[in-house]
Amino acid sequence: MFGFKKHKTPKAETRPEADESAAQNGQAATSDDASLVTRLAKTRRGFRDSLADLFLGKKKPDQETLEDLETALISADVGIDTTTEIIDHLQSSLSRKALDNPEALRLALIELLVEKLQAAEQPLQIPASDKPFVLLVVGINGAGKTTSIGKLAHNLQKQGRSVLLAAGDTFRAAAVEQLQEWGRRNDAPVIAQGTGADPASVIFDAVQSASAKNIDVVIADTAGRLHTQSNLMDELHKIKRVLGKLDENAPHETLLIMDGGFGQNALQQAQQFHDAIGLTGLAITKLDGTAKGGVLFAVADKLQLPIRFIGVGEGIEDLREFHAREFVEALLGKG
Ligand SMILES: Nc1nc2c(ncn2[C@@H]2O[C@H](COP(=O)(O)OP(=O)(O)OP(=O)(O)O)[C@@H](O)[C@H]2O)c(=O)[nH]1
Ligand SMILES: [Mg+2]
Repeated sequence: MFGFKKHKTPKAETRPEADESAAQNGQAATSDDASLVTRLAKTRRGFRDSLADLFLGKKKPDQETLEDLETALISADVGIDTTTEIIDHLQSSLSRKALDNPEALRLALIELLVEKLQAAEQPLQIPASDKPFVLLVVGINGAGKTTSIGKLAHNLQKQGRSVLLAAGDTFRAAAVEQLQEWGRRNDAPVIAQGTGADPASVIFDAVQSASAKNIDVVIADTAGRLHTQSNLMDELHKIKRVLGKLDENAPHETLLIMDGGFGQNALQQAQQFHDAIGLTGLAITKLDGTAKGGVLFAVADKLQLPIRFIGVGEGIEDLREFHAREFVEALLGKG
């Protein structure tokens, strides 16, 4: 999970071309749904392995089954409070004998999990009136900010929007080059001033440039930081303040990129970022690794923030819009 090499040149992506050629040969291209299942394979294995004994069991679900389920959900990173709510709910169904077989229990669990995530399913909206729409990307070091920006630019371009990138990470050596590489891959302009420049001024310039060029969306990268680094959190305040001078609604989205592999720690970090600067959305990355996936339920329950995207790989196509049922069914099978 933590073995990813950081800051390398983005990998050449082969999958889209493979899909295209399959389509040209008259074969069905991989659907997003099927590839989500594939991409979440490791996460699903972790989730299902711990639940498999329950669902394979021939005996009727009983109190002991629920206790096993409770352990399984907690070890899948769902978090104690959220797990307790789920178990309490199932407990009352069990006492009403609504769950008289393992399949009924699996289906009830799927519905409960979908329900828990439903409120977080709020895809990013980009109204035509907000032009340029300014998306500020924040998060701790190595969470996947810059990579997610590259993927997001690609997603937006596929929807027919023009995108400009702002190299607001002026702190880490090579951060600007990493963003510029994503700019090249997407054929999107990148506004940069180099390492050591004032991030607020870079992003301000980028928004002005996007206005002049009639570009739809500006995505601003920022340096990784911890909520405890108050000088760096102040820097984010400054960026927001300066952007507000160009457009009082900017940034229109403040998106926190969270590493799904951090489990419950990611939840705390997100809460602290939200308290410090006010977030409007989340993207949870690295769910193709051994991240257990349960953290999404805890995040949806505790933070009450939209989960806009999930990251399921390092390639340009690997940022997916978040949909509650699709995600749960990718983990637990169809409801
Ligand atoms: N497997 C996998 N790797 C990812 C995903 N998202 C990002 N990564 C990898 O995580 C590493 C760090 O990604 P970056 O985009 O550089 O992270 P960052 O948050 O910009 O890092 P800093 O700029 O240092 O704060 C890179 O190797 C990425 O390829 C994902 O969804 N899945
Ligand atoms: Mg970065």
